Amino acid sequence: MSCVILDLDGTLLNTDGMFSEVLKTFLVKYGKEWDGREKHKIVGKTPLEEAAIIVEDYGLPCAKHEFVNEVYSMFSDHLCKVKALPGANRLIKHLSCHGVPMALASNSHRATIESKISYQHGWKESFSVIVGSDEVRTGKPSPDIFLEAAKRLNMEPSSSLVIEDSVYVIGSYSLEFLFALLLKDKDSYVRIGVVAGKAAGMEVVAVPSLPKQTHRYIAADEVINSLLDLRPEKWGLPPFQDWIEGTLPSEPWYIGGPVVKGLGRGSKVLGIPTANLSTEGYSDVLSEHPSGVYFGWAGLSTRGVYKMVMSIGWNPYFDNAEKTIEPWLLHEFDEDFYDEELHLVIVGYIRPEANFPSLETLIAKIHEDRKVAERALDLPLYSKYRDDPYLKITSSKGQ
Ligand code: ADP
Ligand code: RBF
Ligand code: MG
Repeated sequence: MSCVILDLDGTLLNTDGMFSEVLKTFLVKYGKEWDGREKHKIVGKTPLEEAAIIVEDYGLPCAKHEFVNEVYSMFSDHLCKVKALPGANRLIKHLSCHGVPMALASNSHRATIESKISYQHGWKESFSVIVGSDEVRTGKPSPDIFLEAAKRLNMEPSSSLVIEDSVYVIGSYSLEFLFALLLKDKDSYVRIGVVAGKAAGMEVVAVPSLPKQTHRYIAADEVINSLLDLRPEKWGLPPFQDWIEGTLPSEPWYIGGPVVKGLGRGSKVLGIPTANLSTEGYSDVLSEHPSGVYFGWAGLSTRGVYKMVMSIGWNPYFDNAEKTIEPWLLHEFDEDFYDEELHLVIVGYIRPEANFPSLETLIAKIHEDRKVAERALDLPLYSKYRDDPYLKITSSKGQ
């Protein structure tokens, strides 16, 4: 591959939450309440298509274009608050440092794309080409946007790598069938960017922005859990050089609380106890970090500081309904410590959560994670956080 074409919303920017926020405010004006029911229908649609769906579903007394104008002016006030998705800045910096030509190709209008990226440091300079849906005849799933992006980059479609959050979840059908389906069934959960990329004759990596979607059948050439898991060398692009002994360092992040009861599986089924923390109150931190296996330091209020390796997510092997935070403290304790205050400093990432063909292979992998974490935490880069004041908990409950 000689260039990379990126989708914006849901791939590089966390705009999903923003859309609901703006719509809630807007619908209140018309005495309606946003219930999120349209969310899956509007992913990846052009602004006018989105508007049509919402105006119709809520029976709004306004024309489509009025809706678009009003909602988009409200959007522009929210744009400065939109955050880059995990790994987006890292990827953009990496590709632009190595001189890999990059384009942004989005179903938004060009002006919206430009204002969205104006708040992200260094993005504008990194993309030599930007294509919005107002610059081509038809938006995705038509291949037009991607073809136009490749053309402006002076690249062949066949040597273009597309990165998209939109996946389709129906099964392994032909592109012709998918197009027919998309035209007929606006309600389907079909997400269209991947289809557009394939129709353009490009290689496509999908980064599903909805949780628990990676296992579904999709048209993409590869599905990854987050941009952190992209391996550019698989596509003939320069590899990332920031992995250190099987770990990806991050700015430290912090979560803590009393140890809660989990699903009773850790020690019983796996022989690996995990001191679960409640996810309550951590939705912001957790949305900034993809589900996956992480490591760092754990402080227990009455015991001390220990090395720690953890999983955050839905445990694909067990397919939990709820996201869980499961730190395994790398130390032998002779008793349980439910309700004790546990603080974590998370310093790096190891791998995405995965499914496994058997319990034995899952257990073996977790022990491998343990070794990776134990070794890495001795490196000065990570060992320095052992002294982080957040780990020295002075009990708030009094002695
Ligand atoms: P649960 O499903 O309730 O989380 P687990 O089987 O995962 O139960 O066991 C976790 C409990 O075991 C923790 O809450 C803690 O009290 C205890 N425990 C003992 N040793 C450890 C350890 N090394 N790491 C994490 N928890 C441990
Ligand atoms: N569960 C999975 O289904 N897939 C995984 O890849 C996975 N990785 C884990 C890595 C570590 C370091 C730990 C501590 C747990 C992991 N688990 C994983 C979670 C495990 O399934 C969970 O702790 C038990 O189900 C207990 O609830
Ligand atoms: Mg547990």
